[in-house]
Amino acid sequence: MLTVSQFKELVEKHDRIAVFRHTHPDYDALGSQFGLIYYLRSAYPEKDIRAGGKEPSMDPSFIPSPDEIPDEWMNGALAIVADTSNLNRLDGKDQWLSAEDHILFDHHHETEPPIDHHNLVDVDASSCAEIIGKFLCELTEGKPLPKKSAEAFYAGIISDSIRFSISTTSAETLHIASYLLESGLDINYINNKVFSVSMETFRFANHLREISHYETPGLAWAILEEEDFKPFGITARQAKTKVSVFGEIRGIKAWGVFVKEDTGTYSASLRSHSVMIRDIAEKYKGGGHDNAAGIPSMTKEECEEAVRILQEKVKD
Ligand SMILES: [Mn+2]
Repeated sequence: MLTVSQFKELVEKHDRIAVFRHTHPDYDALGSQFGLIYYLRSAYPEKDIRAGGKEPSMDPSFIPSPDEIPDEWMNGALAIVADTSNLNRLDGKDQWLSAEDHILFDHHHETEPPIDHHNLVDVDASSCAEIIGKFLCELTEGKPLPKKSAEAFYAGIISDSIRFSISTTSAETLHIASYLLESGLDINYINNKVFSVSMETFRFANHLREISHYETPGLAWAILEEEDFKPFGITARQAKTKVSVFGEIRGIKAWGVFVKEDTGTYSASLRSHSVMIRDIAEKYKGGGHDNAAGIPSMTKEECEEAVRILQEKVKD
């Protein structure tokens, strides 16, 4: 397990440091990445600290998109990754691998252990941002972080814990959130950045509620074809994030949305309050957390089979 003194040693050893995160970055990935970058840039202004990865941010006016990193820049650099332990999900994997030293912060169950590295993994943490926020609180001996750093971590925590509303939220989560607030961040601003949706997405969410299946008590699900979301001007990925609309139904145990991708296969987002659904995701080469998991690629028959498994699971 990575200690504060090991971390300091590794950071001080390198003039070039790049922080990466997973593909299709959510706000925990982006917030963890930039929270750490803003802290390192303020603590070590003489070092060249960059954001790794290729995919753009969801909202560059809030969290920036990755920096330009030439391959040769990585030689002898320190590479950090946040919010994934799965090399295949690491955006900028080849550059990350080519660095001299490696650090990994994560809260997922490891699915494919990467090469030799220093890590700090806590699968019980609400978010990766909570893990790194706690780590920096220890490192700074509780001194408030730069405001932009605290804002980014706070965004990561409220995103993954759904505003402190799901069971991964612990006393520690609230303690770290409280520590971050000492940096003077604007809660209302960050909540809006993380949770507000476009009118198109709002209208799509209403449509999703209409066309979903609720016949099995405790379960809500939908298999979406292109005609179910394309007319709203949103992508398959955006459609899938609206799986969250079902979580508020009283008595709901598990819910899932399966979406037809451009590749012709389906991807899925599965969620639950208490039922374990990670094992279903893993059955179809996906993964994640016990109550929030995803599947990148599956056939329609597999979607239907997964629905039948969900139907059985909510019975007990
Ligand atoms: Mn996360």
